[in-house]
Amino acid sequence: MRIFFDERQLLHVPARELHNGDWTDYAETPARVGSIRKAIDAVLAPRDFGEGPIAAVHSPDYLDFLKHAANRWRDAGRTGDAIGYVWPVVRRRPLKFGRIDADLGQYSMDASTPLAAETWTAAYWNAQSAIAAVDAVLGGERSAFALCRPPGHHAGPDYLGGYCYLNNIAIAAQFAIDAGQKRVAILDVDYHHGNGTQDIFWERGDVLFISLHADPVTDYPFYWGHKDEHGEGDGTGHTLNFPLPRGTAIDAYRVALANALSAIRTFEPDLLLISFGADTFADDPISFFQIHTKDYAVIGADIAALGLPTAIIMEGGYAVDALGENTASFLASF
Ligand code: OKP
Ligand code: ZN
Repeated sequence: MRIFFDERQLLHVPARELHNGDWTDYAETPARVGSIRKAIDAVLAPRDFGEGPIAAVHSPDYLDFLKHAANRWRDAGRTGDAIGYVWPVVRRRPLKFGRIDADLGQYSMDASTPLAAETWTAAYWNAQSAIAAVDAVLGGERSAFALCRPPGHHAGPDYLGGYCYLNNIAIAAQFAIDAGQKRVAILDVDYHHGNGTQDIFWERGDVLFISLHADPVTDYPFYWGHKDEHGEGDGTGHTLNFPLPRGTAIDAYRVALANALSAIRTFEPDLLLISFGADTFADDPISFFQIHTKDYAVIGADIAALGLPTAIIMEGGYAVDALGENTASFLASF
């Protein structure tokens, strides 16, 4: 299986995050990549597909914000990473007047996603890795893996959040559509709901978005991922959520997965993209499912049995020591 990764994805190194009211070490660390690379085959550097495929998903003003936020923050005299702390949500107007503090609130959904000096560079090459994986599959490979980091599925058309800046899988899906694919299915098996991907394709009939995740009644991101969310307009019925209770283990997980896979079969996609997060792991430090290393091979085999051309895009997974084995266990089924 071809695996895509660019060394520049390691340049994004936020110092810390606000977690349950305390400042803690940043969970989404570059060490995650080291753990995965130890357990998988050699990686290939993606070629540069340019900014076009990124701009096909994210708004121009948001991309402009992302490119300059860290410098603007520094120019405003701040020493640490740029993080929002005021949000224009309570009947406020979307005012624009060039204050970095205000723009951080305008373009983010949480305070756990800092912009550090090289965040844009890392996010850019990260997206190129995702595009390269889908490009390989469009070129005839049965499957490919993008070792994406930072993750992408919480980033919306014009907002960052949940450690995510550019929505790698949405960029890859749109790239496939623009290359002539008629129907693309996205299956998100990260522990957290992929709110950004859902928002991006909310009104789209050509992209099916299905997510299995911790019930947002108890878990981040709370405001998305409930089972009554089905999409709107042309997208009605093309968003499908399977919220699962904390403590979910492999047997109950496979029941939901079987329902998700049957909806994918009915949709008859040309291509399948998977948002793969290993934060469903029993020992994940920020999550509460009971999935074990050997279970990832079972989940992978269930999905692979669809027989679809498949690009796998890395999302979360924060038990760094086990992350490589868990990811390798999943990939082996393809
Ligand atoms: C990213 B991905 C809870 C803070 C939650 C954000 C979690 C983002 C997960 N106190 N922090 O889906 O793995
Ligand atoms: Zn996650």
